[in-house]
Amino acid sequence: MNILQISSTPFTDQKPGTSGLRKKVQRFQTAHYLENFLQAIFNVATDLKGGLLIVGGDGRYYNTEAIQTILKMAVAHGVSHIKVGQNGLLSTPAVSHLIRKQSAAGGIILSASHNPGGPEGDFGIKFNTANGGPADTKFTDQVYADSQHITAYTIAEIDDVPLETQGQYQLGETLIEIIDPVSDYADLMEQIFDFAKIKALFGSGLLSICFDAMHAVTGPYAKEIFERRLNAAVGSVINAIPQEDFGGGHPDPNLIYARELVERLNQGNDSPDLGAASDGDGDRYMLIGRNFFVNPSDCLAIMTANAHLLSGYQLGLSGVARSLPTSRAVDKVAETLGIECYETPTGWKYFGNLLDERRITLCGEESFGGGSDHIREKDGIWAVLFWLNLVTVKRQSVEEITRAHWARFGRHYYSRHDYEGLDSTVAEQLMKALRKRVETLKGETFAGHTASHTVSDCDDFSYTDPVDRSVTEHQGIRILFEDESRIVFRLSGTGTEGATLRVYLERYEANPALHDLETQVVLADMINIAREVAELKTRCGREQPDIVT
Ligand code: G16
Repeated sequence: MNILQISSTPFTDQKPGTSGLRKKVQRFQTAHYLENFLQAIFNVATDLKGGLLIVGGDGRYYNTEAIQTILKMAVAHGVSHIKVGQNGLLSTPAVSHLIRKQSAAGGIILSASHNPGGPEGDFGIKFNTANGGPADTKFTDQVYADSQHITAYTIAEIDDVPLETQGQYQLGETLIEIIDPVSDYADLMEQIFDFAKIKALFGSGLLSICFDAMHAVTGPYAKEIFERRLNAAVGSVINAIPQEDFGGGHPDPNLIYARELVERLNQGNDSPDLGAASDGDGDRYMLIGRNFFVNPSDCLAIMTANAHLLSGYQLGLSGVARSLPTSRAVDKVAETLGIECYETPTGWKYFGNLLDERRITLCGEESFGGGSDHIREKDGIWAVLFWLNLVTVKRQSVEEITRAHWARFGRHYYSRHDYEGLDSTVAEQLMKALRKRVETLKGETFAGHTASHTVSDCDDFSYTDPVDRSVTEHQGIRILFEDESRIVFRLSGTGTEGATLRVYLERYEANPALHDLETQVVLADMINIAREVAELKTRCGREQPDIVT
């Protein structure tokens, strides 16, 4: 076998964002672009030599081509064993689980998550380390630094490996194994949740689900788990076949893009009891009841309050964590339970140390992410199973469970407004101006429709990891009000075009008589204050957000 050294020069745009390197497919197709980035990974992740590597992706366009390149470069770099999902498929949670179960040195996941796919769409690559979690910032900074000095990459001259059937191939020192992507993960779910109880309810017709796989990676997982192992009616999983362009859709599980699911859940008594959707790579989820949406921040709070009812979590929780922009609903629960609640920057990687040190058991994010210490990634199907198990134990609907939660802990009205496709310089200037503004904002009072709102605190969020003491700065502008309302501003780290400003709005209401109001109406004062403080119209020329979730 020939090992080739191919000359190359650095690309300046290979700095990973919130979750790996995400670019347009065409950028990844640029000669040497993918190879350079992989070379930097192999240079930094030295444990891969002689170790086990897990490889898979969400099935989007360019997935299998990229995998062939990874295999050739991994062989050239002396990786001794590579496990690849059949047809190149592995969900992000499944990769995390396999790394941990097989004591792998790491994993490479090909996905741009919820971003659209196809030749004109997005592609991405992320590296997960031996704990199963996304590589931390120190690692990704090293990869970027290394990528800026690349002069050549190393690749083996071998044929493409057939990914369509399970099997093994010995190539020099490297064993390549094409594995069933689903079974290990499904077995793990069966260990955590009470499958017998859920199966009995599905079997008796007392429980029904509609799961929208959005033509992305969770289709085969959901079919196996919900329909085969749990006996949900055949057809409970829709859009179940992964497609390179996600069927032309946008694999983002929210009320806008999971339209078919939402329609099915709005049919009154004919609707399934529970609706759910997952994203491209299976780590995000949306949960809805009959004509009833539960926002991801509330999901985390409800899970935290009820975890002890589930056999897998009956010993209680060591602590919980949420990202900065996630609503503070879970904080109220943690306070009542007397457990620690950590506030981290956006990005699942920041939960890794807390999970490894057993400081937390559950964590979640407003961006439709939830997970636990069973792996080191957020996990869409796990979250749906959590809810199914909860509904089974409580014998209450999603809506009843949520309303009871609000009655006990109060409701955090919450919404995210996204301003997309902004000029990057304009967006950076806006954030810079906000940083300056926060220095003097404390104590200021803003008039509102029904009440005025005084700023009690305000900062540019900085996080000191309690485990390794690393400091991560400038993670978002946080404006807290005396009445427990809050506004957070930050720029997205996952986009591939221009900049996206995210404005997170929150208002707390303790009175159950006021828990049925329209979210955007309740948040109107916060929306106006956010526009005014950020000077959105003058700086960006925007009156309205592009996406409201
Ligand atoms: C990634 C990260 C999440 C983050 C989300 C949104 O999720 O893993 O932690 O909340 O991006 O990030 P941003 O607001 O910077 O766009 P995923 O599912 O896209 O990998």
